[in-house]
Amino acid sequence: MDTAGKVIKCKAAVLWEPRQPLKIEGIEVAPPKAHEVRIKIVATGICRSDDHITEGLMKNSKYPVILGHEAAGIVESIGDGVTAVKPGDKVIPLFLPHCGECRGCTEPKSNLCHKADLGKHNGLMSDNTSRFTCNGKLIHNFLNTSTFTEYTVVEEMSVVKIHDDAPLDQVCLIGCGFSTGYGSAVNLAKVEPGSTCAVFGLGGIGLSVIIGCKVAGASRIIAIDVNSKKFEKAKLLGATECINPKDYENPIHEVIQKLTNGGVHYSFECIGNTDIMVSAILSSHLSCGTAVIVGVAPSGSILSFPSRLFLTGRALKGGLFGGFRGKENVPQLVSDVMAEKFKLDELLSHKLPFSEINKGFDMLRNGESIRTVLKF
Ligand code: CND
Ligand code: ZN
Ligand code: ZN
Repeated sequence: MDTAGKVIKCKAAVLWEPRQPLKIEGIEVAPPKAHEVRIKIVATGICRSDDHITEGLMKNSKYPVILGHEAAGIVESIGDGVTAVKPGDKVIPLFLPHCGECRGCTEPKSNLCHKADLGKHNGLMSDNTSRFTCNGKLIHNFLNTSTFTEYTVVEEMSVVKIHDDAPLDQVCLIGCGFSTGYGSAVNLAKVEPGSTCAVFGLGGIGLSVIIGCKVAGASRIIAIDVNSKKFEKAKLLGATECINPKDYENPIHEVIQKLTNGGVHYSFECIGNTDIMVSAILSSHLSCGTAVIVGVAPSGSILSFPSRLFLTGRALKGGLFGGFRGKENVPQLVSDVMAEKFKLDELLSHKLPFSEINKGFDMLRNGESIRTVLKF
């Protein structure tokens, strides 16, 4: 392509300072260095983990930064030594990379590569530089992906090729929301046929957990949210009953314990609230229940509960990206969507032009949207 090897000028949403609206800026994106890939982002979703106002994940981020970790695009050019993809390939950036060499990558049961930016927030490429500048100022990277930009550069370990005919507007949700929720049910909890489940929080993540519980054959899927507007979609995707904690005087775990005669087999926290994480534990059966923490609580927050909750046999789990290993599993998930094994349309509630990204965040915060996909 004629842009290969050159600096590309394009639009990006820059977060200059903590808790400010994003600003659409003209930025410069340098060509990919060795083992790096420059991608034209075609569609990117807004996930709660990108919420710079509530700051679940990016509290310790470096600024200025380009956020975004759920997207699909097309490779524009590649750096020396790249073999995983070639220009023109459709790809999904991976916020959990796969270097293939570290302890996290070589353990078959782990999906957390030690080169992931998560929790470190270095905000730079492996060589400690950035490919983004705006008016001469360095702009940091986010979660090895930075997808709120027309062009991004990621490392080869942070990108995977998908099917040539994949509908990018939809499969961008496989970059986080769908895979995280679905995998939490099928990989982390390993929901079994006939089991009972409770899902706390019905955003893109929680609704995808419901899809996973249904595919796994759960007999009861109890959906819980303080916003009853989310119930219609939850039912459509497989929830067998919906509960709004505001409608009850008793604590929500008591309601679920009573409803299920002693607690569910699997409960999922998909909000990022430590109090609800404890509610999820208490809603699970005392000897054979498993609570799965999917939500990201504010950094530094502490989860505390009586130690005896686990003495009886309960289990507590957590995980990122639903336990999926991106390089290995994402292409198959994309093919499954193309074969209509799952329908992502129900999760994709809104489409907006990229320039309206702040409106997309407002709709996520006020509960109006599930997933907004931004188009360039
Ligand atoms: P989103 O904000 O769309 O959904 C959260 C839902 O929870 C909303 O429907 C709220 O109404 C509901 N809610 C809020 N408070 C309560 C409450 N007290 N009781 C019941 N319901 C409530 O968020 P999302 O679906 O995009 O993300 C959910 C969480 O998952 C969030 O913490 C995000 O940071 C996290 C996440 C985790 C991972 C991972 O890999 N583990 C990846 N991405 C996002
Ligand atoms: Zn690794
Ligand atoms: Zn996410």
